[in-house]
Amino acid sequence: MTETEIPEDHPRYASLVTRHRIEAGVERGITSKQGLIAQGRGEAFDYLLGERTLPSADDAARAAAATLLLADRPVISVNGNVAALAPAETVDLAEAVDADLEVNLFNHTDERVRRIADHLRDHGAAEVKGLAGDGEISGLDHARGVVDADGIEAADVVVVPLEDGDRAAALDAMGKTEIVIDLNPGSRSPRTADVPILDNLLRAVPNVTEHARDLADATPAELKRVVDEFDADAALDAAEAAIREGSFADRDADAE
Ligand code: PTJ
Repeated sequence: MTETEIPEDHPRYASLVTRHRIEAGVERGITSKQGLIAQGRGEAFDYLLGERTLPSADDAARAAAATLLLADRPVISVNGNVAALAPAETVDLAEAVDADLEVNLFNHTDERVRRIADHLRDHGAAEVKGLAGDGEISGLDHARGVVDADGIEAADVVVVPLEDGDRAAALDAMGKTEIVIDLNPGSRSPRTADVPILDNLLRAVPNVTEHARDLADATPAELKRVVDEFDADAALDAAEAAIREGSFADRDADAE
């Protein structure tokens, strides 16, 4: 079944489309096989969260937008899952906040970096970093630490969707302000982040873009207030509470 053949009234439509995109990403050499496992883990957390954007995740998206608009050198890091799931949405966000896009892979190969960069260009990206590989995230072994010197290495704010905990910690140690998108509130990366967005990438990226457009005319002082009012620990606690205390009783029984 292709994406367009999935009936839109299917109760699991969004989930089926997502799976299809990841599968297609693997077939095109964009997504790693481990990306399939990451996807399964994400789906389980999304199901437990009720497959919705919590009010606290919406607050995080607004704080992320304000953080990006205040940044001098913001970079959005793109891996194989992000490229497969939300290429156009990621390019839109980069445009809305004037950020660079950089392909940055956990399982790094030059071939996959090139394919992902081409895929982003096919979805409207003017420039994609990550091909130079002349910088590093200090404290990591070579393959996992490869970045561009004028990209992530020089960035003040980095958006790291679906990042692994080690790299999130290493970026934090380099003094970067980190915006992490991850569905698992127990994962080390959102727990390291300045702004953890506990939401599905597919909902979170367009939501940050929408907030950025809404905040486009805000003064730096107003943006700073949005950032200062955001409470990262409260956002982590709210997602954990939604998972632990949520009930399946209100859910649609056909949704399986
Ligand atoms: O393309 P590469 O080589 O850079 O590899 C990318 C993956 C994602 C495979 C790699 O970074 C990895 O193995 O990540 P982890 O350690 O499995 O972590 C992925 C995290 O993302 C997990 O906490 C998942 O719950 C979460 N996740 C998965 N899908 C989504 C998600 N979070 C938000 N939205 C999703 N759609």
